Amino acid sequence: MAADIKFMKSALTLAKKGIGNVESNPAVGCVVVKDNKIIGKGWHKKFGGAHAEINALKSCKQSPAGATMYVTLEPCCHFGKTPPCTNAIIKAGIKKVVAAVKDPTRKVAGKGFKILKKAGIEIKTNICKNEAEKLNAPFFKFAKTKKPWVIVKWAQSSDGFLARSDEKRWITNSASRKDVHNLRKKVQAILVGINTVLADDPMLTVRPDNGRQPLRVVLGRASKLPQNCNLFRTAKKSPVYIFKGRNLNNVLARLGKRNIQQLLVEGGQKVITSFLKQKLADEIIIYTSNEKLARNGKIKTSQIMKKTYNRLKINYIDKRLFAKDVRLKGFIK
Ligand code: AOF
Ligand code: ZN
Repeated sequence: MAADIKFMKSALTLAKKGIGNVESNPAVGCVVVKDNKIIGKGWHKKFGGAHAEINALKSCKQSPAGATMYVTLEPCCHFGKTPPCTNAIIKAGIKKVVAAVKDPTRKVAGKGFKILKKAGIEIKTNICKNEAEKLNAPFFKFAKTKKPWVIVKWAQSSDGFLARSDEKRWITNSASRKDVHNLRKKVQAILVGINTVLADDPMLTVRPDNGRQPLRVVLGRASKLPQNCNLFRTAKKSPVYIFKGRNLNNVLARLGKRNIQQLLVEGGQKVITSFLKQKLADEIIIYTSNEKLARNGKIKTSQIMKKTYNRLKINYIDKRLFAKDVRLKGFIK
């Protein structure tokens, strides 16, 4: 049992390496163990690429026949962009599969386990289940609800300003801004209110371009947007959706239909407050700079935004420094 947890933790650590490149697939890690030693390791590296189990089997330094495989998700049994992992596991002669959690996808959902069992492979599951579910929380939410996992993000100065009035464009430093692009890499859509487009003329793209640009979503009236704004100028590269409606739940359902598994809400404060107030946010990320803007500040966090934020029940899972900026990251209960 202790050994199961130890090896599953190694697999979970490997899985994390895929974050940012595998979405909207889950991040999955795998180790192959023989005589209590790891003989092969692998993880799902890239959307459309080989699965964790295949990479782990390939990396084995000795024959995996008779070995135990630890994997952070039930092995798939369907032809997607890659062939079923179950086939490869059976062919390799694996004796036992320990999987952290069942794959909730309709095409798998326990069928992977069934096929392996039928081939005489012993199955053990629910090892580090909570960690495994947390690691791919958006994937599990989407499978269950068909609605995207919503990340609400904003940046503020130490005295609570969300924008600045002087000639400098940014509140946070370049390390924080780089992190935002890593965040954008994970999501399939970014949403802002029309006022943010009018005020900032944002691009809302991932830079540098990795060939997978998120959909850009604007809440507001299309007629209010200037024809030459950055969003329109780059619409060929990545589409822009404009939702007139104020019903955010409906917006989420419609994005879900378009297979948007993770949505990043980037502002402004009215839109952010609406998502928080309507309890539609799953995760919150706040970058706070160490600089006081005082007279150079524009748009201070409103009382209503503060109040709404203070009422949230948040699990703080991570506090990290980016030079002198602080990033606070939490899951909303
Ligand atoms: C696994 N191992 O490492 C991952 C799995 O289109 P494909 O072939 O890449 O299949 C994607 C689906 O496979 C995905 O929706 C999820 O159900 C499962 N992901 N399964 O056995 C892995 N990433
Ligand atoms: Zn697979």
